[in-house]
Amino acid sequence: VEASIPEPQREAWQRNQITGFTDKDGFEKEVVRHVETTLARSMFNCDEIAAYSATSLAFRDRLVTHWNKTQQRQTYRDTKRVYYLSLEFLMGRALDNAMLNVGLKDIAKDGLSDLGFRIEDVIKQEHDAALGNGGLGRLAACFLDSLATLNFPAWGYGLRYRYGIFKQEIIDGYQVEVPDYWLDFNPWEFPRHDVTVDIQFFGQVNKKTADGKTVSVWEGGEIVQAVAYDVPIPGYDTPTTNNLRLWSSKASGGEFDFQKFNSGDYESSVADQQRAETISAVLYPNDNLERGKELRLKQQYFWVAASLYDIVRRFKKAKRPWREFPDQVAIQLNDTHPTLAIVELQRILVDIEGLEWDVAWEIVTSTFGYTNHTVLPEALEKWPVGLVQHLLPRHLQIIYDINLYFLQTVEKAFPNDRDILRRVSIIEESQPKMVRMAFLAIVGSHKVNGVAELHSDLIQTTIFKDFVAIYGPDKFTNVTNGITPRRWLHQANPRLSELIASKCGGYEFLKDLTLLSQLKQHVDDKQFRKEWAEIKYANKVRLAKHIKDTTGVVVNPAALFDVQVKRIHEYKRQQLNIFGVIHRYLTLKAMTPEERKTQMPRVSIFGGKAAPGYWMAKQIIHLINSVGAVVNKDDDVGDLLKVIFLEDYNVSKAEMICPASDISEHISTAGTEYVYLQLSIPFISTSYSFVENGGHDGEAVTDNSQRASGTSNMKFVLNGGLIIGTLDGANIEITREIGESNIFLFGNLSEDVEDLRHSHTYGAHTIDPDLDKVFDEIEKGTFGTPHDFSAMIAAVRQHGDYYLVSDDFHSYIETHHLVDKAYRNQDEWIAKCIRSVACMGFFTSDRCINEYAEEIWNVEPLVVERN
Ligand code: GPW
Repeated sequence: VEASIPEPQREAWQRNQITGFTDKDGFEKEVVRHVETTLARSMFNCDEIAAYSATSLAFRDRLVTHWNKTQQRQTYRDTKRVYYLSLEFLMGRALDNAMLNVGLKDIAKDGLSDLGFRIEDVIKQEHDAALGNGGLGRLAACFLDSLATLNFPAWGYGLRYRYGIFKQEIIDGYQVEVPDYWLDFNPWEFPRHDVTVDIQFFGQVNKKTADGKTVSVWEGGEIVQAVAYDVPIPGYDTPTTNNLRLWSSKASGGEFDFQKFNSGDYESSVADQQRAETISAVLYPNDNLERGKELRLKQQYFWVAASLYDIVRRFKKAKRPWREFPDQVAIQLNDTHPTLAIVELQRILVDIEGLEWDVAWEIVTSTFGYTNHTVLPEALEKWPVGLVQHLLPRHLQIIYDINLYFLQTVEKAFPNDRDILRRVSIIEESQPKMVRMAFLAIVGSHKVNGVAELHSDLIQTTIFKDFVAIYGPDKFTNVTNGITPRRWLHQANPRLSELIASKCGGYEFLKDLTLLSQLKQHVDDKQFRKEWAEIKYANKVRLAKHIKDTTGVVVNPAALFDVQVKRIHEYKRQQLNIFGVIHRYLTLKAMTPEERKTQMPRVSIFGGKAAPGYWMAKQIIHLINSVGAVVNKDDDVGDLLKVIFLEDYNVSKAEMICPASDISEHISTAGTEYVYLQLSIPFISTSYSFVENGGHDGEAVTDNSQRASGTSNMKFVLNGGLIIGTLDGANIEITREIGESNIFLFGNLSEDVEDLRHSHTYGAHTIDPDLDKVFDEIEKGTFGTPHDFSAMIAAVRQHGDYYLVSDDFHSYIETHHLVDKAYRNQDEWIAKCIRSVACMGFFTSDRCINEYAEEIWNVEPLVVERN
């Protein structure tokens, strides 16, 4: 059906173009209109939720006009688009971000005040959109912000989970998970009931011959409908407003259901509907872990198939030849979760569009790029062949064919190496056989990237080494992660943003973060330092109030705030931190009152969710709370030590916490090859004594526990906090940028990690004596029933200390002494903070997106004119 308005009537549309409000009066009119019409309320029953709703609707209307215009312009110009496929988008709140990005927050503030509301209270009414677990999902959200800000034609594709990451409550010191139903009122999404795709599961494959050609036809099984929900993504200081399309599952209203319904089988037709809706019901709450559940595979195919149908439909509208597909479309796979997209596109091209296999495969591989985010073996996706066969029978055949052709080329290139075929096969010949998704993603993409320099080096020499030999090094690259300075500085820390703007020639730095380097000229400016320190203090006061309100504990904002907020994971080592806190407590207890007076007061702040099935992570949370319960009411230590666990850490809480940190902890076990340390970080001087140890060319690390990059480290430094960390992930690049005198590094290097673990297993494993005392104290019952924590202690004492808590303990404690000492010299501390911020330009996600655009996507920005 032609839905376009005929030429003669278009004048009436143009005459009535909607122009959004630009001043306070215009804004107030819109708010009142929405309260009184859209919400059907009045000034007599307008609470903060209603004020939030109306304000959001007023801003949404503004976004929509730019959004429509952006989409029209992109369609008209028919330029290449980027599609970012991610199972997670950890967006947080939208209103504050929208107000800042369109540059009308001040107007809204004044307008709301006229109408009887404080803007902070209104912003706080919004529920976080928490469709992600941690770093991977937040990275996707930062990338969307940068794509729009840089005017790239780009869409995100994801799942519209009815329940995002669970809400965490702490009850009696334990984590309790509560469902997060966030869709009650969500003004930021537009249901597109007219944009639906039927998604097939199960069934069988039949061969059919038509026009002398044999084709495979996938028949039978069941159909689930995907419905599109669109979310506008505004860029900062640009009209470009991109689209995030999230798919929701629904029973297909096909003939079959009607028959059931009419024949009186009402219950089973409702049950079918519920089963269909289950697909997009809930986000899997695991971070860095794949559990191989059938429903998860269903989610993956459902989302990938709907997205590809949508992308192909859009491409076909322009009636271009198929070979131009990669000139129009770049698809980025956020980890292996969307890898089935490779198979699905091949299926569409061969089975449905009738292209030759080789022609189709060339198109497919030119279209996709794959980002790897971890080398943790338990996070690498593998699916049992039997499960794929059952759910997606045609896809399994295509995977086997992809593998066959791939292995044939490998065999040609390495005729004398039988073992390489076994090693690189997409099908692992185990019991049961498994599909190795990362290998499929590599074979089906033209570029593969890691997310930090060290991580990218590591994947090329360990888990993907054979593929570098097969394809050559050019297929592999690095794009070091980044964060958006709009949310993580301007929105989270408006006063610091304003102060920086006053020294850097206005707010341009928010679009070109390298302009921060101008701060260097002002490091010695006394007044500037004073204002900087005042802002930090005010942010700490704000956090102290939150701590008081939520935990009842009073903390002193003048104390050193030491923060570790991230998902709870043994490799991230919150246990090392809490053992260090206990050590500090014991040290304070052993002092005389006179000695105590010389100590630096400290608040240790933790936050983060444990995966519901991760028992050890939950024990760690319990220990932190148990230590807090004892320490916080001990008058001997008073203000010298407080231990806080902040409930339900999420994006909006991070926006309050990051600006309030003095020092933050990024202390995962190092797990990299020494060779790389020598090659790629020569700037780390030998004054960091641990670098001098070892120095042999060891075997490549295969079972290391390091994370890939880490991104919260960037948020903390950008907000004028210092960090304590291991030589792991992006800490290394941060050190290179800000200089090693501005970061507290500690711990063993990765080249020692293998040997240390080995010695734990086979040699006498002596525990650090200070850590031993900490364990003894726990076992005495000082922090509650010792049995509750016996597994955590046994992991170190008896089970090989895989995460090297004991090996790093001394270095960690010593380095914290250096932190205390450095903090005493407030003037110098602030100078370090300013110097660090001045060097953070590299870590903007704008730089990441420009690198992806140039090296992987080959896309150009498209500027949309303002209304
Ligand atoms: F296992 N990351 C994450 F690689 O937050 F898929 N969740 C995940 O499931 C995975 C990775 C996965 C994180 C990495 O741990 C972190 O190092 C990195 O900074 C972040 O992804 C973004 O690249």
